[in-house]
Amino acid sequence: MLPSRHLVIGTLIVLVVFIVGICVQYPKLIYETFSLKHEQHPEIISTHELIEKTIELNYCQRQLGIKRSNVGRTAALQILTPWLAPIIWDGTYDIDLLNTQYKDKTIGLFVFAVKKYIRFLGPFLKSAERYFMVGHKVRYYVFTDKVAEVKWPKMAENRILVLREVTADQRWQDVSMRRMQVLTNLTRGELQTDVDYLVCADVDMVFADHVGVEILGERVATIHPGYFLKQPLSFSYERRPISNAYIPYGDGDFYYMAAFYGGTVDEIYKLSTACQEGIVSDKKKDIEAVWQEESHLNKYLVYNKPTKVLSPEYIWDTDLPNGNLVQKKRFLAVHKNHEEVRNRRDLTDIN
Ligand code: 5GW
Ligand code: MN
Repeated sequence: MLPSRHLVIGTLIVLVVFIVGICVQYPKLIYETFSLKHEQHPEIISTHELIEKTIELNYCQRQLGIKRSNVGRTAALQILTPWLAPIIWDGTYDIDLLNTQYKDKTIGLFVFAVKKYIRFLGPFLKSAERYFMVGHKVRYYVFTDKVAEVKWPKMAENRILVLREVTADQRWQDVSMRRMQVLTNLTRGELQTDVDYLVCADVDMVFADHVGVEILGERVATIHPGYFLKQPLSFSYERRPISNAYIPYGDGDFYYMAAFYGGTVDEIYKLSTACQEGIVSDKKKDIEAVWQEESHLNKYLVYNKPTKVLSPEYIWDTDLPNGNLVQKKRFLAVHKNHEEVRNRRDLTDIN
C-alpha cells in the first residue's frame, strides 16, 4: 500500500526542519564538511582547539583528583608555572606562528655517545631527522670515543653533523657528568657564533613525534616523567647539605630530567659552568651528588628558574604509569637489553 500524500509531506517537513536545525546548531560542522577544510593547514590551532586542550588538561587534573584525593599539588599538569613560564603541552602553541618567528635561527643538538652507548646514536639521529626541528637549520654536536663506528645519517638540507672525539671516563658516573665540562668548552667557544639555541639530550632516546621550535627559549628544562605528579617533598633532589647540589626541603618546584634541556648559548654556558663547578667542588670533598649532573642541574634551575618548562611529552618512557595523562609522546627512552647495556637507573638501584 502506498503511503498517503499527507504522510509523505509530513515526513518531508520534519526532515527539512531537522536539517535546518542542524545547520543552525552546528554551523562549524557544516562549514567544515562542505567547505575549504582541505585547504587549511592541519596544524593550525584555533582558539577553539586551545580551549579544548585546556578543558582536557582540567579533565586530567580532575581525574587525578578522583584517583588520589590526597594529591594536593599537581602543578605539573598546568600550563603556567607559578613564575609565569609556559609549560609546553600539545595544543598550547601555534606552530606556524612560531616557525615564522624562529625561521632564521640555528639550533644545536648536543649528544654524547661513548662506550656501549654508541649503539644508540644511529636510531637517535635517524629519529631526529624525522621529528626534530624539521625545516630549520640544525647542527648536531656528537661527542664519542668511537669516531670510526659512527654511521652517518641521511641528512636533510640545512642540517650538519659535527663529530668530535672525546676520551671515555672509566666510571659511568663520570661519563654522564663529563658532559657538563664538554658543554662549558663548547658554549664558550665555537657555539658563540655557530648556533642560537642549544638542546642537550641523552642518546638512549628516540624522537617519536614532533619536537620543534616551541621548545626554544632562554633556559628550558623538562619535567621528569616519573615525578610529574609527585610533590616537591618527594623529589629526589640532593638532600645532603655537604654537597654543592644541596636543595633544602621546601625549595624547588619541579624535578627536571637531565635527558633533555636547552637554552641560548650564553645561558647554557652559565648553566654548564655552574654545574661543572658544583661537580668539581663535590669531588674535592670526595662526594658525589645522588643523581650526578642531574642533581646539579636541578639545583641550578631551582635558583635560576627556567623561562620555559617542557611537559613530560618531551621525555617519556612507555614503562611509566599515567601515560593516559600524557597524550603525545615525543621523545622516548629506548628499552635496553639489560644484560648488555645498563643505564644509570639500573646501576643506582643495584648499589
Ligand atoms: C653507562 C652506564 C651507566 C651510566 C651511564 C652510561 C653511559 C652514558 C655511557 O656508557 N656512555 C654514554 O655516552 N653515556 C651518556 O650519558 C649518554 O649520552 C647517556 O644517554 C647519558 C646519560 O646516561 P644514562 O642514559 O644511562 O642515564 P639515565 O639517567 O637515562 O639513566
Ligand atoms: Mn638516558
